[in-house]
This record gives sequence, C-alpha cells and structure tokens, in this order.
Amino acid sequence: MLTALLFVGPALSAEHRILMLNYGKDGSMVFEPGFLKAELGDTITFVPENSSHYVQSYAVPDGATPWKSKLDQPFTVTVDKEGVFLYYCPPHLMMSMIGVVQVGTAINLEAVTEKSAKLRSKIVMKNERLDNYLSRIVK
Ligand SMILES: [Cu+2]
Repeated sequence: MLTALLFVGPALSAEHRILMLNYGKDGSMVFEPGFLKAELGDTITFVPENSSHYVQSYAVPDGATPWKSKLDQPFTVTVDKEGVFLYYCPPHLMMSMIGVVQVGTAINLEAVTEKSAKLRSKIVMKNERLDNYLSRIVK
C-alpha cells in the first residue's frame, strides 16, 4: 500500500505558479491566476515578478498550515488540506490584490464566505475581483 502511494504520488501532484504582478490581465496589483483549482499534495509557487509584493493567507481549511512569505521572495507551499484558501498581498489589499485557491472539494466554503465579508471592508478598489474569484469555486 505504502509503495503504491509513493509510486503514484509524484506522477499525480502538479506544480502551479502564481505570479505577483503590478499589472496582469485582471488589472493592476494582481495575482495571476487569481483563482486556481489544485489537488491535495500539489505545490504552488508564488513568483514575485515585480517588487513590493508578498503573500499571506487569510482563510484556510481547518488544520491547514497558514501561509506568509517574505517580501519579494518566491514562496512555495504544498497544499496539505482540502478546501478553499483565501489569501492576499498585505501592502496591496486595499487595491484587491487577493486570490483564491481551491484544493479538491470546497468543504470550508461557508467559513470562507463569512470571512471574506470582513476582508471586503478593507478593500477600497476593484471590489468585484473578490466576488469574481469566489464565484469560480466549484461547489
Ligand atoms: Cu502586492
């Protein structure tokens, strides 16, 4: 059993990249892609293509490890729990530099929706971006 898991593990897990950009296809101060569907065990690397960005998780599934990267440094996380991760770039939160990663099933959707309402009060520009990403969560 263990051997089988070790054998199939690497073949199934994907490596994703999310760029931290001053300008992307969703506008200025943006993660790209801002919504990502991943599977348990995948790795995600946040790549600071432009400077003055970092990433911090805001809502994570129960038991998941929160994220916090260093300014201007690439940051790799292996997603260790199923559910929705909502995150943002602290210096640009008010400009809607936020993102959503869904890992497997959105088991914590209710909690994320509740927390996102609190996050919304800190956003000054491009409020529709959060709704756009949340609407892409597969229920
Ligand atoms: Cu930023």
